[in-house]
Amino acid sequence: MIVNYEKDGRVAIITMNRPEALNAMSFELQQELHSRLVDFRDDPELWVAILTGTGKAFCAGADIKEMEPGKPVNLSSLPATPMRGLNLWKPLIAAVNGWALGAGMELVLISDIRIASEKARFGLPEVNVGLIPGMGGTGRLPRMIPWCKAAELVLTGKPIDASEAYRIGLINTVVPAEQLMTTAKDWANTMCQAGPLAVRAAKEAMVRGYNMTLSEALQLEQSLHSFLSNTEDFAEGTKAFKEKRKPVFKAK
Ligand code: DAK
Repeated sequence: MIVNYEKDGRVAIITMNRPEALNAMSFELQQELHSRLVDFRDDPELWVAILTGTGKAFCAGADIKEMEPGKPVNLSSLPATPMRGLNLWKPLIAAVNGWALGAGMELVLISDIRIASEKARFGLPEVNVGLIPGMGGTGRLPRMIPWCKAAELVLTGKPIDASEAYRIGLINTVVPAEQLMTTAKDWANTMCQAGPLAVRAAKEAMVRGYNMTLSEALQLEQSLHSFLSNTEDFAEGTKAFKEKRKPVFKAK
């Protein structure tokens, strides 16, 4: 399988698996990754996903060997990014095991929580092959980190290491390679303890609210808040607090 898909309780583990090509994103890998994300989104048993790669790379970018300069890409034949239009409100964790370049770095940018191995490297080297980032890198990165650091990555194409990525706020934490997946699973399990509908509504409010005016974002927040106040999970959360026990959430 070019993308492995494992279910561990409430957690989906999606692993890009083309180690001989540093998990470069071929059209096939892109399609399969998109399908796995759709499976995860639509499976009521799964609450959080971890995205990682096999071997020494997370993903070294789009597959340069498949590129055909001069030939327009038929965008309708594939998802423009594995995420666009997906409306994925369940949390996505990137467990970055190695190179995260180009489209691979852009997968990091669409992840909510980013855990990096000390071996991880991040970069947008597209200018070195005469392109610009085409899966959201120029749009997302300057909204996430200071302008000059985004410009450094996009305009020079030079990669940065995990400690620099942490220093500039691109990732949540850096851990030794052997602790990468256990750390990612710890984060996933922490989010699985919370009310799943609340976690999803919070992400939806953040993602959709980001491109709204403040007053529109606050309205969206209010409507999601009133939706949650009528859920069984909210009743269970408050009841469990009063009874001094852990809540048992059902995503209802
Ligand atoms: N594509 C294809 N093959 C790749 C690859 C890639 N991106 N990256 C690595 N490989 C292959 C290598 O060719 C090599 O294959 P063989 O020669 O063994 O057959 C194998 O993986 C191992 O790589 P290396 O031998 O190069 O390994 P090193 O450790 O020496 O170097 C490296 C690691 C990561 C520094 C190096 O492999 C490298 O620079 N790779 C290229 C990284 C890169 O430039 N990535 C950005 C690609 S551009 C679009 C939207 C977005 C995009 C395109 C279109 N549309 C909306 C249409 C995105 C574009 C990009 O991401």
